[in-house]
Amino acid sequence: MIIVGELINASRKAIAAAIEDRDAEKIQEIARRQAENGANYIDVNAGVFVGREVDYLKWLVTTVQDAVETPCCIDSPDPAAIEAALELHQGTAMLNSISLEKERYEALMPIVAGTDLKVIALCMSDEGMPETTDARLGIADRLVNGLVQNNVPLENIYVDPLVQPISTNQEFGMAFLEAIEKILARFAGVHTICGLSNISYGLPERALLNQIFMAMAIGRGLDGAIVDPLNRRMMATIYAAEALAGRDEYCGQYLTAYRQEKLSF
Ligand code: THG
Repeated sequence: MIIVGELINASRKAIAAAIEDRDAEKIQEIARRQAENGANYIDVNAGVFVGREVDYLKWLVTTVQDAVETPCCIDSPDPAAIEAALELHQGTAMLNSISLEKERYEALMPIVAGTDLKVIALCMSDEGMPETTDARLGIADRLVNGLVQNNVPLENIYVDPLVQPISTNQEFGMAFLEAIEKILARFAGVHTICGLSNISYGLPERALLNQIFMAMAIGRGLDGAIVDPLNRRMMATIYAAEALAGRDEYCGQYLTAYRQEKLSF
């Protein structure tokens, strides 16, 4: 499972404050703790700072890379911000994300074409957010085919079928899960990824819903997640679900997590 640590996101008030104060130590401490707890990428998102996002995102990338070897997952709706951040990123970043929205697609495709970047292909188009499994598959098809035609190997593509809240439509959970399974079946070698917290939006005991949904998605083959690596219960859920899904040889990762006391609370 590829873990993208989600904590350095300016939609969180403490992070927005740290960015405005240029508090590098605070950002670096959060980057280190996520890396130590299993993050394979550190998500950086300054999207709330409209107008100042480019500068802030660049500062986040350099600040994080001064502290950890773990590469960044550059998270922005603005292609110009992504491009600027990628220019200074050392090593192979993950780009979050290309989508089928015309402007975003056309601006980002030349940036990823022929590179070794990991790229999240978000199932969103100018028609808005997909509601059904088929709508997700249609967007995923066009994104994956477009990326492959531009010499991005399937192995570097992480399709995000887009989690939507079950509080607004009870079908959204299953539509997402079926999309995971069908995307993985259709494109051998491609990966899937998602942020989870939207699933529980508007409901009580969100952590419960998020953890169970993670286990269900891993059962369908989900192999990437944008999560809080410091959330012990969520990480334990991931270790357990991967072992149960037959994706942990001799249960090695599960046993290591147990010895490191990561499975009890
Ligand atoms: N897919 C992709 N990228 C994404 C998402 C996705 N990037 C952003 C988001 N979704 C994932 N990242 C976060 C980061 C922080 C929080 C949630 C998702 C978070 N949320 C608090 C909560 O849920 O309680 C509220 C914020 C706060 O602290 O005030 O912390 O789906 N490709």
